[in-house]
Amino acid sequence: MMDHQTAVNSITYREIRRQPEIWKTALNSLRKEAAHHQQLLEIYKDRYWIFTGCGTSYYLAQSAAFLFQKFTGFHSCATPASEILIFPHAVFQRPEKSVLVTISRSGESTEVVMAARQVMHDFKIPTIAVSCNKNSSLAKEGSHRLPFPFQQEESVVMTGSFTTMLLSILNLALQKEADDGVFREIEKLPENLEHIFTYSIDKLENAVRGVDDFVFLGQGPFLGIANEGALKMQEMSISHSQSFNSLEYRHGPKSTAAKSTLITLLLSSAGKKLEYQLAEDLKNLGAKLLIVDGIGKKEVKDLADFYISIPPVKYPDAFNPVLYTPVLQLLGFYKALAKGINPDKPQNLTAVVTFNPAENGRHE
Ligand code: F1P
Repeated sequence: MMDHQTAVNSITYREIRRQPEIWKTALNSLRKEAAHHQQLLEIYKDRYWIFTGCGTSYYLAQSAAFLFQKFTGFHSCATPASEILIFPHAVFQRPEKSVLVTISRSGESTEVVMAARQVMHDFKIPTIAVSCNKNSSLAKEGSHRLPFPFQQEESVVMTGSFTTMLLSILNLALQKEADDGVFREIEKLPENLEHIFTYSIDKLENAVRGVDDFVFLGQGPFLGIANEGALKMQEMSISHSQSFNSLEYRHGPKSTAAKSTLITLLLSSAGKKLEYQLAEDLKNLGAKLLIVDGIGKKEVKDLADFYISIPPVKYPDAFNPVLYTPVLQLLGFYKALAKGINPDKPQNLTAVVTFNPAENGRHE
């Protein structure tokens, strides 16, 4: 059993809490690359931007593709790297019109490294590597890179690496219009996150008590974040955890809601009316409801068992995904703590998943 003090001294906890600092450092460095980033957007402005990764990095790709398309207007989508290996023609219908953004903390996950090599070699598609390791295979072999300073994460589970890579892609997208107002917003994020930590920790510790089944709901750029929240809960606390597009939950999954379920609803600005109605329905299911609200929809507070208020930002559907994520990381962390599980040593996991694709499958 891990006591509280040991837990907060854990690597995972420290890496979650250091995010404001690492965002600041990364954003300072990315700012200096503005001209280079604008050039990159110009070269590939007529292409389909396909974002890929594995696990956490794939969920990051989902939110990143959504936000990238929103700010650049370039057609963007996300796919897991494994789909590129298995169904490449379905992913790249027009290879000459595509560019692949490869995302990986380690830059060494087998599927993403193979996918990058394969598309560059077989389809002549350029790649842009987003990695926390500038010496990785992915970064070294890619056609382009999006580097930022990053003190390596020691934890097996990805936390600050997720949000910092997401910020680097958001920052790239923002170069399309290069509007000062929007850059001022992105620079406020580290300070906002510090504020969120101060006000949310007690609530999150309480929210995980007495529940053992977790649901994360988000729409648009929040879907990738909901998926990541569910994955963090599985990885850190070995709990049953699922994620959906918010309104999809009514279409079947709600049948599993019970007193022991905690439903986390990530509010969007675009969907606030529909999501408010959903919150009313969720309340009647008998499950516990945690609402993460970055749009100041205070009426939902009365519906929620636990309410996390995120300081308001301009362009909430662009900047809230990155601000909501550490809240979900802490939720997974506190559930691990409540179950006496050490989140630094997740069951069955390693920091990087590699395998030898040349080996025959045993069941062939
Ligand atoms: C991605 C990943 C993580 C997962 C696990 C193994 O790695 O699959 O999502 O949490 O720790 O690695 P990467 O390609 O981003 O390095």
